[in-house]
Amino acid sequence: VLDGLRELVGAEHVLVDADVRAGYEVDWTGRFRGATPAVVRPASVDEVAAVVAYCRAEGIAVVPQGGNTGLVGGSVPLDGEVVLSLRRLSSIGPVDDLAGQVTMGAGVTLGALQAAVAPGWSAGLDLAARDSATIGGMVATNAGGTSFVRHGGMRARLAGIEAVLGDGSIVRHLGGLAKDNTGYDLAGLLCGSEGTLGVVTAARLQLVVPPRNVVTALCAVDGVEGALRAVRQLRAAVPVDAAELVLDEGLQLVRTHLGLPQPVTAAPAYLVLEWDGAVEALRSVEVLDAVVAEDEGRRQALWRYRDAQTEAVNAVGVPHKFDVTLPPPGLARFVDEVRTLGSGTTIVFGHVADGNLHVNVLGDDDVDDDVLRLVAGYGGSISAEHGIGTAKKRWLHLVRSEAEIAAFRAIKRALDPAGILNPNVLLPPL
Ligand code: FAD
Ligand code: 2HG
Ligand code: ZN
Repeated sequence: VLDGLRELVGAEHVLVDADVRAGYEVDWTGRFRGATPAVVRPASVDEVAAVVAYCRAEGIAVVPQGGNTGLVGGSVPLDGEVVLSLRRLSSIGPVDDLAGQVTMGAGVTLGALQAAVAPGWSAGLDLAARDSATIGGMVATNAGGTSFVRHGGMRARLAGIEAVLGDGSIVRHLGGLAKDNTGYDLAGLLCGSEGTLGVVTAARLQLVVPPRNVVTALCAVDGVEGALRAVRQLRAAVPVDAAELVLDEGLQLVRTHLGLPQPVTAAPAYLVLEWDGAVEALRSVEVLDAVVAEDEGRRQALWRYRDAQTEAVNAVGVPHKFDVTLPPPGLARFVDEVRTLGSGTTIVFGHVADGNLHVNVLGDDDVDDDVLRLVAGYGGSISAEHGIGTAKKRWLHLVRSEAEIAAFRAIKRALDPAGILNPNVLLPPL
């Protein structure tokens, strides 16, 4: 089998050395670990199609992998699957300046895309893993991030897709027409399918006009209710590009981890706010204290208190991560309740304007059921942006009906008839 794969992509792109494989076999958090006989690194859509068709014929399961920054264990081979790394599909096409669109390979990192389209355009997507997360992975997870409040997530940015389905066929629809009602929306379907229906090989993205005057503020607020009120007030005044919540425990964790000073008066909660407009917009917002950045260096310094939450948590232990959405009226009460669950330490932060909280629990490996049932009880979603992966598939039934899961299975059978694409992800075992 390995010889067959070598013939398709070249021997040097079938990685079998244990030390080299190791980095592909464990997830970013260190919680999910498996083993693979080989990491296959195709360089073109035709090579991807040949590998998938070959694996189908040989009955070999495949885990697609981009930057391996996913947080639900979906990108690692838990059951001896072959890892299909898409990172060599890393070319970025020219920006179509009239349409504000660009087509790129699945292995392009978000950071590379952001740099390639600036200064005329902006990707309209951002997240802290920007220098490793790939566009293919972000399509597969329908990534959200900090600019969702203004521009929506990856599905909103997707203007076209190229992918290899589970039978090895190539679907390509990269024209980027703004209006195009010619049947099923395959891009929308593959977006968020977590590598279970097809391997994304290229994407065409709709870019956005960059903000004219970015203002960033780190504000102290009296709690989650105060944070929601402040975001509402700012949104009434200006277009808000980001509204991120950090609770005091999380801020102190980052300070300890990075050796940073207290940035603003100590408070129960903080907001990182970013908007396009004048500093004076902050006058219409009720906060306890605020520091403002108008230059890039200071801006990045303020963002560290928010962006470093994930790495600061991981520096302390291996967390159980719950990436949830709540209806906004229940958000504050949910935060109080979730912190009482289990016996571990709970760190909460997130994209508060979207109702999306990241609950990280350290030191309690049995807390999942309690947290996810609490979320479902609030009418929330058990995944706002990271996906179901392998971490949450047991709980999919909490938020999806039997009829919905049956429809999911029918779609999976149609696009991946042999069930070789990411078999341990999303759908619970029958
Ligand atoms: P991987 O981790 O390699 O894969 C993720 C999933 O997609 C797996 O199921 C994999 O099988 C599948 N996949 C990967 N590539 C392909 C492909 N080409 N075709 C088909 N399937 C594929 N996520 C957010 O949504 N918002 C955030 O704000 C955010 N911030 C983060 C911050 C940090 C510090 C970290 C570590 C992660 C963060 N994430 C965030 C999670 C992660 O970055 C995203 O899920 C991202 O989309 C994953 O991209 P990736 O290339 O690393 O994918
Ligand atoms: C973020 O918003 C990411 O920073 C990661 O989605 C969340 O670490 C987490 O739980
Ligand atoms: Zn997030």
